[in-house]
Amino acid sequence: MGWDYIINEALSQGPKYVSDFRVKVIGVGGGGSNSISRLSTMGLGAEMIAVNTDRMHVRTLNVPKKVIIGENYTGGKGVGGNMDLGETIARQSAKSLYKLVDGADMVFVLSSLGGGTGGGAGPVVAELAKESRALVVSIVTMPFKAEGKRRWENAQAALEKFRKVSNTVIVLDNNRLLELASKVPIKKAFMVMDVLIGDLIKNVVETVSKPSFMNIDFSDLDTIMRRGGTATILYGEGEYYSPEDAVVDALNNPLMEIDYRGATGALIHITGSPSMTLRTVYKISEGITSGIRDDAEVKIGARIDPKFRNKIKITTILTGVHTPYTENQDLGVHNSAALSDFIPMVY
Ligand SMILES: Nc1nc2c(ncn2[C@@H]2O[C@H](COP(=O)(O)OP(=O)(O)OP(=O)(O)O)[C@@H](O)[C@H]2O)c(=O)[nH]1
Ligand SMILES: [Mg+2]
Repeated sequence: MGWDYIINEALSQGPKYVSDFRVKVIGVGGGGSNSISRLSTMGLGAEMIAVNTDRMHVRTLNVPKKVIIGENYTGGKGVGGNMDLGETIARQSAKSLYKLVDGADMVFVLSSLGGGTGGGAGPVVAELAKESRALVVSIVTMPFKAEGKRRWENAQAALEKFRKVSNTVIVLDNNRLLELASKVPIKKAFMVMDVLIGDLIKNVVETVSKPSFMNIDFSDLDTIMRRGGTATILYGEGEYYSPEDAVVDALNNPLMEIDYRGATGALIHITGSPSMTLRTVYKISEGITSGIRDDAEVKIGARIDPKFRNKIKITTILTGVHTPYTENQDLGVHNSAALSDFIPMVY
């Protein structure tokens, strides 16, 4: 029979998974709802919901479920950067917002910080999701520096609130897009970020709910994300015969200013062709984990995609990372990288 037969048999059948893992993704505010609109076409296997105070904006969204809050306060005109008003409106709408989040095992809250709705109402949505006992992972973006100090300070205050109420907060920085995707139009640059966010959510949903080469189950996810603190996403691509390059690619392109060496957890996701070997998976994991703390909690998931041929793709969530965003420090010098290193593979 031989090893090949045994391995092929195991891979073709996989464990029998019953998909009762429910995930909701809720975008709050303009940027958060834009992301939901873009992600809705990616088939993430999650319920997609957009919430905003701005009626005109909500009308433009291509999202199955969209909700306007605070019309009695603003006449549907948005909160104009007022985070306190954003929070008040969300608290006043708590009952209907709770219904939106309730019933999920995991809730992702997406907000672009700097404005009043994402920054003010977003943390309330995360808090309600936590009350519903879901695992709450907020994914937030920091505004462009050029938008001014006030927006930046608003964003820092909002990030602090998100950190208090979420299990893990993944921070991405729009300023990194200026360097990584400097020559593409802004909407396309936002899309690059959304594709990464979508990829990450899809990976999480699929490895937990579908059989894969190496599965991550919900308790693994819970171990890493329940007290994940501040986190970020690393994304890398390469050829399967040189996995080291994919690791370097991932470690060189963080979407926020971090010192990843202090990371306390890693959820590593590898996608490759049917010929991907355990050795490749091992090499990649070793490459990522050798850069972080020895005692970090690490979970590895690997999926086979016949469309991949020689390519491999790594998506990693690093938790417990140190960032300057909440401590009012200067952001310092970023690594520079070419856009060609960075454009994710969309399939
Ligand atoms: N990554 C990303 N950032 C965005 C997007 N749209 C806006 N932003 C950023 O998000 C910040 C907040 O803007 P909005 O999301 O429009 O603010 P809001 O939450 O709707 O708040 P109000 O308009 O005050 O109600 C901006 O300063 C931009 O830096 C987007 O589609 N993607
Ligand atoms: Mg807005």
